[in-house]
Amino acid sequence: LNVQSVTTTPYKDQKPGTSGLRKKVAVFREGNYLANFVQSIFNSLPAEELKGSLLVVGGDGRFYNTQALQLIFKIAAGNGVSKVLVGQDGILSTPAVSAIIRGRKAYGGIILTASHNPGGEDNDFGIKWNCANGGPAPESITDAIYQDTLKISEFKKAELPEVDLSKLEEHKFDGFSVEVIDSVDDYLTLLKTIFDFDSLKQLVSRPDFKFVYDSMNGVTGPYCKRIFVDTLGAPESSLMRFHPLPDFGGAHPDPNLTYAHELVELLYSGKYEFGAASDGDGDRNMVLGNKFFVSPSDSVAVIAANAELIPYFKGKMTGVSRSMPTGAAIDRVAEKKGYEFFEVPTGWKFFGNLMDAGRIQICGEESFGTGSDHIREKDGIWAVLCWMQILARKNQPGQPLVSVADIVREYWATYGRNFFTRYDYEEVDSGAANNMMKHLEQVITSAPGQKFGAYTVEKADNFEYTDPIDHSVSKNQGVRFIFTDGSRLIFRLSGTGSSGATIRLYIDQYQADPSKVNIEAADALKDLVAVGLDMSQLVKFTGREKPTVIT
Ligand code: VG1
Ligand code: CO
Repeated sequence: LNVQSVTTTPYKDQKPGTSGLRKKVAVFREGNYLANFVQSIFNSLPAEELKGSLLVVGGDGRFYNTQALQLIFKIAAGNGVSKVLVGQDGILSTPAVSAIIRGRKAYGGIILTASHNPGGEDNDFGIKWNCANGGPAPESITDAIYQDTLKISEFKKAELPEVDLSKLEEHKFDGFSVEVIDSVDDYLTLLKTIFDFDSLKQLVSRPDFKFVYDSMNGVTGPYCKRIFVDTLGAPESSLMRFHPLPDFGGAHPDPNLTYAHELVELLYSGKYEFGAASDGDGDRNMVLGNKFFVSPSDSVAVIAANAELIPYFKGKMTGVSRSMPTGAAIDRVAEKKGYEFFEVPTGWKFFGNLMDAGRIQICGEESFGTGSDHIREKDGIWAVLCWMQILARKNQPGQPLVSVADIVREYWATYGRNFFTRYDYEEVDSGAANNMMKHLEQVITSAPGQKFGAYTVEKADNFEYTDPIDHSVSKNQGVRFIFTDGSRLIFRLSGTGSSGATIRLYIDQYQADPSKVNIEAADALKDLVAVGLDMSQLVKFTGREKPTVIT
């Protein structure tokens, strides 16, 4: 292969955020922006490991996906990689990449996605590096990549023809090859080892169990078609928006009550027993019952509480985890069942070490992320199948249907309920958002012992995490107030946006009394929300009377 060294100059804004580098498409298309970042990934890995290695690459199908892939092949070849596996048409969901890296013992992978951010020529693109365990690179590696982007002076690019991604075949060049693989096969094979597909089939065939899955024109469409229709026998009418589109049909591919409102309306029409949605890259999920919304913090707790019903977890459970701002429901499952429990910063990369060490099996985030140690990414379709497996086990043929709401209510009656909500203020002026966070840093110093409304602060800090496995320290992970009754208010700035700042306010309050768990979360939390707005002076700092999204 003819490899060229191309001279380049650094870009100063290539610091990966919560989950990789995300920018507007126009930024990625500028000059050597993408080439530099890809080269910096390779520069931050030991050269002798990269030489001759096998990589997995693919993306969620958003605008610029296929052009970016062609460039990545050239730079990979230029850096001595010997083989790249790529999904057909460039399509691989984030969980599928993780499964393929692990299953085929690849050295790592590059995922092209900005996840739940809108796509299309005027919207976002993104890229991230995953390691041999199938998980997002830890901070030590993303920091090294960033440091390299600040001083990069050349990248290596092999001369290659355009690779046809439409057919399943291996394209061999001199010392390098690109193999186009089926996007779904490896992932489906893995799922079959986790769930009892016969019982799922039975559930799906019940006349009183109608379900609908909204892929939001993201990457999960082809996966849902294979899994739910071709394998489990559901009618194709169970699938909504299941064709991946480069701009997600103009929608915001984030499965929540605001952006998946069509699905929500279907479920609230009473005609369906089960509804689900996933995001652009397929790692997030939302689960709904008949006129019933399952909050993500509850969802992971319910799965953990019922783990024994899922074949993969039988006799295997030892520990669970959640990110710090996630509602503290799963904590009580851990306590009752005697599982180890860990609280980590926001972002899936923080679960990886705990999983690799065998300390946790199930974990989740409030941001519609649920997963387990079957891979090292959160996994939307897997979470939906967990719910279906629990439903399948709780239901007997010929008996009246045990519903999603029944399962959640039974869970609340046993463990109590953590009411949880999140307020997002999107595209706030960065200066204003930073000033508010500085103000909060002041408030925490004198907050302990102080009373705000009916709530007295027990502890206030900026969350800092020491990884129990490699002892690395992550600071400034969110300002939190913990009150004497266990309620919590958390403030942090998003690390996944591509313009302005997004403020997230997380509100979590525990109710143990079974007679009080069935009210609306918004009602249960309104006093605590008022306290949060008052302490932070959010309206004054940002000029925003109302959040952009409430989840
Ligand atoms: C958000 C969520 C976080 C999640 C991350 C990536 O990060 O809060 O829980 O892990 O997105 O999810 P931030 O920094 O914007 O709050 V995904 O589906 O965008 O990869
Ligand atoms: Co995602």
